[in-house]
Amino acid sequence: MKEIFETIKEVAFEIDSAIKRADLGYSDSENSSGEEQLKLDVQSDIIIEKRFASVKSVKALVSEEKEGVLELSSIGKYTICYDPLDGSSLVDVNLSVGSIFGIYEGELNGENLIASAYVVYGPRIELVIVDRASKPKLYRVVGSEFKYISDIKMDEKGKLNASGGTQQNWCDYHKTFIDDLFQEGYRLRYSGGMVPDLHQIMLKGGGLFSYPATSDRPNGKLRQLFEVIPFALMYEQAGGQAVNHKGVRLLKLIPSHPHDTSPCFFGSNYEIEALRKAYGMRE
Ligand code: AHM
Ligand code: MG
Repeated sequence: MKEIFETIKEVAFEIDSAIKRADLGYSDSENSSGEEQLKLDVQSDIIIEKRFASVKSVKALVSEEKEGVLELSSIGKYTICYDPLDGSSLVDVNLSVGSIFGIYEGELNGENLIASAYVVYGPRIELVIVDRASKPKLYRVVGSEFKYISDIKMDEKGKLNASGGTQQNWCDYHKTFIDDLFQEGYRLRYSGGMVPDLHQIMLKGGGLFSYPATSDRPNGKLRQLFEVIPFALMYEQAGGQAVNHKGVRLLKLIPSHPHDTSPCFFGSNYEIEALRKAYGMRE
């Protein structure tokens, strides 16, 4: 596992440098060709694939940027499901973006997630790593290497509310639930990048991030294997909760296709209990 986390650190430096140096103007040009002109998310995918190709413990890779499963090593134990550059459209407006990694052993489902990690490319490069046995660990690039900063622990209740999905298409009880949180004094935080948004809520102690089922997207938008399940482990290990619209723990999800999505709610205990009441959840 150590080898995997070390590889993620190397990848983080390389992707950060691609984000900061790639010529975005050129990448969309009609006549573009050549590696430096690839779109950033494809470029990030290639960086990850190349780095993991030589990591023996990795059996296969599943990328948000690819359709199928890429088999790597017959002696490997783990499959890494990753979103190479989540929120990549935000690079154009110079907001923070991230990479997300879920490390699975066996069938690809929530219960088989062994560990997860994400990188935030912002004013600083930060990395958070978690497994089933400990709190999420925050690292930050200081000088030329990642330095351990602290474990992450959420409070029982937070102050921030990051509510995704097109409001016009929310159902009535979701709208009431979100409005009620604002009436209680919660403040809006939503950048459109789940990595910095979820990172902010975890580091500021708590709050709620939601991407609900809507009339236009009944299964939500965010992908189970690359986005939802890896962050569910982060929130649970930090002392929070992560559930779907029926109150089922996101770590119990069993996707039938690698790109399946799920409505999702990540928060500290208070907000998730409020969600259960508002939605009339039984689980
Ligand atoms: P992407 O993987 O195509 O970048 O999409 C995922 C992103 C998340 O980071 C973010 O929370 C969500 O899409 C925002 O969606 P919306 O614009 O509908 O609020
Ligand atoms: Mg994504």
